[in-house]
Amino acid sequence: MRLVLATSNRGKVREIKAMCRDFEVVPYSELMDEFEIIEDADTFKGNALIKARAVYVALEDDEAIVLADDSGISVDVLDGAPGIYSARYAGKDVTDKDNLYALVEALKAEGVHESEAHYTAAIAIISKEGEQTVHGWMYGKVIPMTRGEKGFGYDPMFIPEGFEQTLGELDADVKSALSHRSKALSLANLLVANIKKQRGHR
Ligand code: ITT
Repeated sequence: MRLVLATSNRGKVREIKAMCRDFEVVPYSELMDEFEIIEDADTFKGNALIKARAVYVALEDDEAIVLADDSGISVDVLDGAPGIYSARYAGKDVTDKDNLYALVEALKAEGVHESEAHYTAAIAIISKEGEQTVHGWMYGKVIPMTRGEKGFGYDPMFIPEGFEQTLGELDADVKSALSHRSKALSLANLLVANIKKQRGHR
């Protein structure tokens, strides 16, 4: 059974493919030209639904099952910023690295050597059976510097609870055991398996 991902983020595609091994996982960009999706909801869940709906409609395939991930990091000392604005923290049309360094600078400006922080992932699944959403969270802290090159996005400045290294330094299997995305995806996998069952596939 095929799962179409409504994301242009290669880090997300890599992680979702690794965590959804029971299904054929295809980014929508392999099926059509990528297009801009305006994410103007005020929650992760709202933005995940906007992305999943946009791709589901564009596919024009009644049998399609679309999965979208909206995620971000919330830093306590910054009153929860960047939160739902994580992809645009350094401005419009910026890279993951621009956002990472902007958050490092924001922490330095606060004069702290660390702050509690957490990642959130909202995952929306849309198919002819309906719309469903699930969430996952990962808690830890951020530091005003980057360490390591693994993961993506803000990982080089994020230290998960119970560890001393950043996700930039820790192996991918540590992140996949702990992450906001893996927690949400384990629920999403159950939802997709249920759709499969409803459709009578083995
Ligand atoms: P799509 O909307 O196409 O899925 P995006 O990168 O714009 O891609 P979001 O709007 O959900 O995705 O923004 C998520 C932001 O949070 C983005 O800057 C990511 O780099 C960051 N982020 C999300 N999950 C992360 C993770 O597991 N590790 C590091 N950074 C993460």
